Amino acid sequence: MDITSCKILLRAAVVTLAVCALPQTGNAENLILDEIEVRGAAESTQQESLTVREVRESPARDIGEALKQVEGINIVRKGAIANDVVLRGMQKDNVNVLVDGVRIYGACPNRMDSPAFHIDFAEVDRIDIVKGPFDVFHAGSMGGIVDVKTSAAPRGLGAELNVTAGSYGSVNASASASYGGDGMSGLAGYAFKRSGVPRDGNGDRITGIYPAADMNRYKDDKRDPGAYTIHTLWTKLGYDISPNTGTTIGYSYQDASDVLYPYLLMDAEYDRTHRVNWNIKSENVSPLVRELSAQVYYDKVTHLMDNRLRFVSIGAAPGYTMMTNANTATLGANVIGTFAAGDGAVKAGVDYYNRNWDAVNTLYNKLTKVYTVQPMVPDVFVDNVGLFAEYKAPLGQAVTLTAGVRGDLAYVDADKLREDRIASLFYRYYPGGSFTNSRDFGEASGNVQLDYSPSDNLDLFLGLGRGVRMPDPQELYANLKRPTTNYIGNPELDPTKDNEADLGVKYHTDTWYVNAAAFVSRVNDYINVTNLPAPAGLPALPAAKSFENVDARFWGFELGSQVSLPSDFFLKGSLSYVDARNLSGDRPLSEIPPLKGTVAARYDNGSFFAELSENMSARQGKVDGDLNESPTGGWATTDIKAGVTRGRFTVFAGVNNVFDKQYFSHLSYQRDPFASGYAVPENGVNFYVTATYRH
Ligand SMILES: [Cu+2]
Repeated sequence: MDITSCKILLRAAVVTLAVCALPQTGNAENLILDEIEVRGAAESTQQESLTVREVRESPARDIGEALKQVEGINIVRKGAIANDVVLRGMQKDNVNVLVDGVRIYGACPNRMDSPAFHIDFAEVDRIDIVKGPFDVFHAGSMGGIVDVKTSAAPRGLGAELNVTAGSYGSVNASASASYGGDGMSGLAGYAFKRSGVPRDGNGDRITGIYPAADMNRYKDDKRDPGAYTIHTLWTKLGYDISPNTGTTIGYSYQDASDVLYPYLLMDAEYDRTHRVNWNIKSENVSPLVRELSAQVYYDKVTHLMDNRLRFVSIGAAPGYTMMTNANTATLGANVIGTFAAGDGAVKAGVDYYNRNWDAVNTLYNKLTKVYTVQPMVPDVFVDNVGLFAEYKAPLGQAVTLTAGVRGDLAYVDADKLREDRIASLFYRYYPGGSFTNSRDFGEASGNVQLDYSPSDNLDLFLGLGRGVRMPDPQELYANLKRPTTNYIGNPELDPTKDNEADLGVKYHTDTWYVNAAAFVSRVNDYINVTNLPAPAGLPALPAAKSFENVDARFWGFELGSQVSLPSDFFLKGSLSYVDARNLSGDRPLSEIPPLKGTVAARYDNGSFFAELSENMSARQGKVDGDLNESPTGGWATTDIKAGVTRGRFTVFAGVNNVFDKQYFSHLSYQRDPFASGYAVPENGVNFYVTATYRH
């Protein structure tokens, strides 16, 4: 245990004692029982949720990391923060990650700033997850949807303060204030986080994964310049136009700087995000019209990354040999109505978004002193318009039918992709191709779901769905000439279609539930990374990384349970598995997580809790050798945490990876086409203390 950690633990002990000494006010409510009730009775077997309690209690540094405790969710580890969400083995654009329904995309072509990175915990009220192609209300919810819901101002005056301090000099502090009155409300908040570079189970910094001879290693004095610094500001205003009509507008700004990504060959200098979201909703408009809503949003991310911290940049005049300046902006709108239809209701609407993505790469050659500037993501515009409707109605006493359809038209245009670049680069790797810098797509998706409740305690779910997602701008039009391998999009890619069947069973009482879900899907035109050989002819070009459509098969299951025992004891357990095969290539699909599970035992009397949990992951031996993927060993780690609530104060502290295990998540390397080739280890033993004040 290092000195800093000792100091933190000591401080935690002092603060905890101080809080225990405070007079206790009000009745202790048991949040865990409430959660069991919601998860047992209200959520379908396809739904999951993560509550703000679970987010707050975990030492997770971002939403992606907090989500990994949910059945069926894994993360891609790239560094200390900015973990990417993987749902049932589906990642990137195969899964929709939204904030209050707002589409937010990362600017980085390496997915340094994945969508979930752009929002701070302190803004979050709840995270809703639907697994499988059962959401027709948003374009591209193919493998599922993760919708982060931000907090609204509660009634009266409110204030919240949170401070977390932990190992590696990490700090996460936030403050928010709110007012909810008759007809209007407002809230504002600010959050700050920073951390040094974490250490793995061997006690080494995660920036130390490169062999001494690797030019991409961190400079000796840049092993720990700080792992990230992030400031986030947000505000939300609500106004009731009439008793049944309300409107809200929210704005957030996030400034992340000096974010390290040992998983990749570059690090981020900055990442700046603006997000504006306006909506209006009218309820009980007439007996026929139950609800009408409209939403308009805009967000924008600017991102700069380079390799100035790496050994290879020593002696380079501009301070780097590789830099990418990336920007993305999304403008979207939707109008949705819910109408009475017989015994049931139809929710229908139209949505539109325009997404721009532009990334300019600069390579600097130290010998020739020549700069090469390339339109890596060539100012691509995507326009997507969708029409959707979902009908939900009871069929007799015990069965509910839900049926949804959605149609999308998309137009993609790569503004900066010139004909000469297509001829000199794209046609060399795709000879005989006859494409231009634009594409259009038209696709339909839909689902039928049956919820059957033969008794008050038992729910059965059967769902059949077809989900679709369009190829993203990078998969279509990326292009980058590099000394060793080129990187090139495939302008002839087709949209990916997921045809899936899901089965779920849930048994629940007031004090416990057990939920089992299984799925099998045939994914047509899955977009997979592929290696293209060096093309014939002159001038000579090297081999390239690109994308291809393959047919794939996925299947898997999740088991989850939460149980309330006598004397304020609780148990929680989960198990998730997914298996995916590239049918076209007759081999496993790459980047598929192995079997994982958790068990946790908790004592919680509403004012004091202590929890012990065990996290387990099996070995993953199903790997794609053609993409140089290799197996990852299994592991088990132990976490403990405890906390006290006294009136408005809560203090909790925890130790994760108690036995200081050296271990790797399977999704911590081989992020082609930009992978460094080295896996980033998970954190060794680490401590955290959180103090919260809520008014
Ligand atoms: Cu980047």
